[in-house]
Amino acid sequence: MEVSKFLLIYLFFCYFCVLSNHNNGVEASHKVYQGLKSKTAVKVKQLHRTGYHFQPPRNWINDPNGPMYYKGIYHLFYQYNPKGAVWGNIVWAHSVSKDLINWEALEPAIYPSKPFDIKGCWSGSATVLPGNKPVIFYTGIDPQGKQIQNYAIPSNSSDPYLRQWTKPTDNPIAVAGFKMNKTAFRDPTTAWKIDEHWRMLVGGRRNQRGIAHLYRSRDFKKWTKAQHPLHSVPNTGMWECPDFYPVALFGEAGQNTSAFGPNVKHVLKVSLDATRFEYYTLGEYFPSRDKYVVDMDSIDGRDGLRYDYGNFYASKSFFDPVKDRRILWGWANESDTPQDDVSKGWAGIQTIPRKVWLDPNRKQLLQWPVEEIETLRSQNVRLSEKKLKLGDRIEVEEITAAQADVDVTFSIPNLDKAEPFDPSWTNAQELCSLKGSSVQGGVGPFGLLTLASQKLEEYTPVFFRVFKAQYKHVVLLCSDARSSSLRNIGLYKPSFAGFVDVDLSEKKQLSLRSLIDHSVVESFGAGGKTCITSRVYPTLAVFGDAHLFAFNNGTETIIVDLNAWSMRKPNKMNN
Ligand code: DQQ
Repeated sequence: MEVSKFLLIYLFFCYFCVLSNHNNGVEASHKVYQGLKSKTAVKVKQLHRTGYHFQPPRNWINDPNGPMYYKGIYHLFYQYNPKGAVWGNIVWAHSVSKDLINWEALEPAIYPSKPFDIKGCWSGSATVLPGNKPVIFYTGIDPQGKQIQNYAIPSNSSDPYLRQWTKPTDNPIAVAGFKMNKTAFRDPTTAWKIDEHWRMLVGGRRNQRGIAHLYRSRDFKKWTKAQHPLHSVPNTGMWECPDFYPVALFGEAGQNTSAFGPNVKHVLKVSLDATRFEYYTLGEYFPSRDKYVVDMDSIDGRDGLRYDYGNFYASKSFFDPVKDRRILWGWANESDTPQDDVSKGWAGIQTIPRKVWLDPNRKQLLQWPVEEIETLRSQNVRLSEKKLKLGDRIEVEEITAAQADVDVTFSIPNLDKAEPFDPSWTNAQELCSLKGSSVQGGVGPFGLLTLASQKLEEYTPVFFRVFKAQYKHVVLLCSDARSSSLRNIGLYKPSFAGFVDVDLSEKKQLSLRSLIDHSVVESFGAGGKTCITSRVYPTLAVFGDAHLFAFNNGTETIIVDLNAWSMRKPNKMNN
């Protein structure tokens, strides 16, 4: 977009944003660093700006909202501050795409304009009703700072871009009851319909109990709170951005949110404000009583399964009827440090959209970047059956290592040398920081050194390590940001990690796909069983000075088959 056009839109944003006096008396769910302006960082912003991840030209973004498909167009809404690179003045920004790769920014779909949302338009979801009628649910912040649930409908449903939205006068559709916490009541889900009744959830908290409040409606207008929440769990704190949907028992096809029957299980995902991590459970949903019964082996609490063990929050899924799949988007959330925000000037990206489906083992979900992303692949390099002995490191040359897609399989000839697993190692992240990529092991650590400077002053290693427990092997996947940047002040550099539930006795192979994009490394271990997104801010390993290596620091020799591509930028990324 030419500068003048951008300026016009920007001024328009600013115009309506003065109407909103954000965060006044409302329990904030994001830290706000007053005084930091996007201009502060213009000098360095290009260094870490991503090439093919979703982002607006500038300013702060957080949660993906609503996603949906309508008349040939994918719509992604997202929480956006039109006035700066920190959280505040939140509107529903709106972008549209025909391929999930190229995005065109439209004017914000929803912004504070009515008494029921004058202090903010917070997260929510879209539902496409029978007859192809989209409706948005979102949380409005009222003049007293209370969180209330509203709806909006397209002003002109013949416009596939759905540029304008109307907020009917019968809003709000749900307010917190007398005994409910009015500043912990937000983020309505996509609605689902079974037996003539619509249902939707709203996230909440009572003391430290996280709650998914359940609402029902016959006509989609009048919503009544059910006596019992769909689910609640003590000691989990506020449940932000709940997501509830069916997954097929067999195969990878997605299910419409209202699908129900013997061939589906259900997923309930919540984002924990207290930890800034998400977790999900698998379970069985009984619509007649609106009961959700979590599977016995699904951990229901802070230690539960995660879509992603790294920078990933406030995610939201939707059913894509074109390709019969469920697509998941997450916000690759920032570290909560002011220096970090200063360094970016623009802040926040969405992850690459992922297809999500049930693992055939029915104990967890699987995720994989949508196939469309492969259209951005260009220059290709392959390594076939390369042996990596203890201490070996080979460079993957001739691709743009700062903007790449890497798909690698590690074959392990022999597992005998695996280190013993101490059963007290229950925290993957702690184990990763104890046994980093340079700590010699038996089987592993082996993996990739991404965003590495030539002399390895900086690198983000993504690697496996295999242990031998009493009855099986335990596999750890790490994405360790500790060595990612020479900058030490104001950067949060965690050793993100997750265990990988694979049976190595069947096939002694581990696969890893990493999408590298300047300041983000999105990794999918073992075909999407364990995913980790790291936001990193190198100072040397940037642009042409970024390198990619495969390495092995374990005594067992590992055989590597690798395919890597330079990634092109989409033609249009909201610009
Ligand atoms: N972000 C929104 C809230 C939500 C939180 C505000 C999650 O609606 O609970 O921007 O990141």
